[in-house]
Amino acid sequence: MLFILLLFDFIASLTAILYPLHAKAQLYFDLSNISTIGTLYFTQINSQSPVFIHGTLKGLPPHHSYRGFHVHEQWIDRLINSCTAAGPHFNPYNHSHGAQKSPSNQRHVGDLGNILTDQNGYAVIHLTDPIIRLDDGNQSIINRTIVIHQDVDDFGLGQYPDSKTTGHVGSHVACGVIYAT
Ligand SMILES: *[C@@H]1O[C@H](CO)[C@@H](O)[C@H](O)[C@H]1NC(C)=O
Ligand SMILES: *[C@@H]1O[C@H](CO)[C@@H](O)[C@H](O)[C@H]1NC(C)=O
Ligand SMILES: *[C@@H]1O[C@H](CO)[C@@H](O)[C@H](O)[C@H]1NC(C)=O
Ligand SMILES: *[C@@H]1O[C@H](CO)[C@@H](O)[C@H](O)[C@H]1NC(C)=O
Ligand SMILES: [Cu+2]
Ligand SMILES: [Zn+2]
Repeated sequence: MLFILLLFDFIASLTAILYPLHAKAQLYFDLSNISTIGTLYFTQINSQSPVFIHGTLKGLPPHHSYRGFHVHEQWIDRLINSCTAAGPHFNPYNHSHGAQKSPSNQRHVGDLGNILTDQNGYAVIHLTDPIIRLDDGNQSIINRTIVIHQDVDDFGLGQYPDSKTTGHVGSHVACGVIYAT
């Protein structure tokens, strides 16, 4: 019995991180206690692999529009904090704002581009990102907040003062903390 316990301990210490890693975020409208607008699921197969994100959101503004989609730096308590309390884009390497497809030194780790909402306010998300991680390293998005914005992300190419920092995306429409599962 003792041997088996020691063996388990040994295996646990060898594999401090067990892949695949999974996480999820339930999203809510900013400053709202009403039911979730949907859940996003995150999967990372191994330590080098990209993170796959999928899920369906509903009740967003009903227009065919692109809307900024980022991981922001801070954890929030949604019953107390607004989405704005999640702080700036998750940017551990102090890069400037960019597109999801930009090289890693020309985007924030949290820059996930835009999502598309349809005329009925639905957004179906299927995205693979090579920069974010679900492990406990510098690029981990665990315990941070994913945000959907009102307006399209201009990827830092616009002429507005905030193009270079946020992509001029306007207000925070909905958000949710990303929890390991
Ligand atoms: C959400 O509900 C909690 C608990 O009922 C309440 O304390 C809080 O003020 C509410 N927040 C908002 C933004 O309505
Ligand atoms: C981050 O980058 C900006 C602009 O490149 C620079 O002004 C600032 O000093 C940098 N901050 C840190 C903490 O390195
Ligand atoms: C996330 O938060 C939980 C609860 O506070 C903590 O146990 C865990 O270590 C955190 N994970 C990361 C990757 O920061
Ligand atoms: C994490 O970031 C710090 C500060 O930018 C850097 O010194 C360190 O090398 C990074 N670690 C990894 C594993 O990238
Ligand atoms: Cu954002
Ligand atoms: Zn950014």
